[in-house]
Amino acid sequence: MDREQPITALATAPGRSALAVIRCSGPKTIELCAQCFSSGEALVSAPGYSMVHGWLKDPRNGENIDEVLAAVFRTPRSFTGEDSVEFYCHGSSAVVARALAVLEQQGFSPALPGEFSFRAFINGKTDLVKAEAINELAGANCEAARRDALDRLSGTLSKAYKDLRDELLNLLAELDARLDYPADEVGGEGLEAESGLLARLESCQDRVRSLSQGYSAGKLRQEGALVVVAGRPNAGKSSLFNLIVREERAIVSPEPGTTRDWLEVWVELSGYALRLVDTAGLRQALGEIEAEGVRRSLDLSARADIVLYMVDGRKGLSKEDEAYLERYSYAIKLWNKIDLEECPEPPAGWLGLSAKKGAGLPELEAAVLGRLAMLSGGGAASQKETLRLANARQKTLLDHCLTALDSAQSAAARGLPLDALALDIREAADYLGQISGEITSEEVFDRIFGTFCLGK
Ligand SMILES: Nc1nc2c(ncn2[C@@H]2O[C@H](COP(=O)(O)OP(=O)(O)OP(=O)(O)O)[C@@H](O)[C@H]2O)c(=O)[nH]1
Ligand SMILES: [Mg+2]
Repeated sequence: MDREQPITALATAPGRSALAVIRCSGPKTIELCAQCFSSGEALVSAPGYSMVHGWLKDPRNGENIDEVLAAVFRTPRSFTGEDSVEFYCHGSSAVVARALAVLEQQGFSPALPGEFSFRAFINGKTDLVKAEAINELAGANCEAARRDALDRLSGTLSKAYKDLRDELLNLLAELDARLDYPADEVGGEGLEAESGLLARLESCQDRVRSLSQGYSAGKLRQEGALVVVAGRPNAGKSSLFNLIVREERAIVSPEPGTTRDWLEVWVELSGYALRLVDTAGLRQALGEIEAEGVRRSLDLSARADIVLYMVDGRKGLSKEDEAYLERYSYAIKLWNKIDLEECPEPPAGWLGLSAKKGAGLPELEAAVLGRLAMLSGGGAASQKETLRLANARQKTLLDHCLTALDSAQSAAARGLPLDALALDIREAADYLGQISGEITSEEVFDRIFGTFCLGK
């Protein structure tokens, strides 16, 4: 990525839309845009954060391309920190293609994915954690993900990492002082003489551990929960699937073994995204295809965040049901077909349901929400958030940091010399520096920003 090169990209989704936004950033951006804009002088003299109306033109023949608004941002007060222009044009692929062609002709290069964010990072406008939060916000597909990403974007998570790193660097400075003047301070004794330092080390360990533990909840909220409907053939799984989806999506029939392959759909429940999956009924399969369906059902059960296990209440529990529930004891147990007279009351621990008529659905939703709250670290999606990361890169670095801190603590417990301890703490602090991007290599940047959207 050459930072001296002005870049351009479509920042909105391609395809037909009311408006499309084309972003330009880099040295000489305003002047270059002015050359293909009907009110070029107004653009060059426009203050930052202002809009200029005009026509985007092809400077080679003066042909108008579209009527647009151009927003001007001047360095350093822009997203990238550079001079930038955003064109608000009409959202057709023909307009966008021609506008981009003209801008490229003016000297702009097509931006790589994440290149605007990369520039913002390099120019000190954002740290890596906030840049990743922007990408997470752009990909948020439910309320819980949106809230979490916005919280991270506001800097709470960055601050937690920074405070931790500062504390480790302070510890390190104190250790260095003791190494330089051992006799003055602790008479050459090991760290165990300094319970204050040890307690601070332990507190850092706790903070890193708790951040790392927040990952599974953050990931579930960001990516959605896998909810699998399982049970014996004919229990009513596909009927429940259709009831939740509110359309006849899956085939329902009195014939056992109707669903062969699994079906999935995304639904939102109280701010959580759920990937709801209907599966083939579990039984000793009659043929190869059905056997494959059953194998897939079991595989999905094993990967599910939440299992909804259903039986036909009239038939009660079979040996196969019991075997399944022994393995997936956390499943939410559904006693279906309670609308039928011959269906007995559900036993304790089972939720009565009529997938056909809808009875019991609110109770089922409440049970799912309860499970989601538990899996995502407590609290409904709308409640005040605690710190949660949803990024695998940050999680890996946190775990490395924790390993280094554990090693420091065990060095202290074994009475090893202070310099051994200092090495571990330095390593732990460096991992935190990598999270925020204070210490990182070009190659890592490529990997991080390469996953961003084009135009972001
Ligand atoms: N009366 C009543 N019938 C139901 C209910 N739920 C499902 N059924 C009926 O039970 C039969 C089987 O329903 P499905 O939803 O296809 O069952 P399934 O569990 O998906 O079956 P497989 O795909 O074969 O595993 C159909 O005839 C449904 O109409 C219910 O709550 N009440
Ligand atoms: Mg089915």
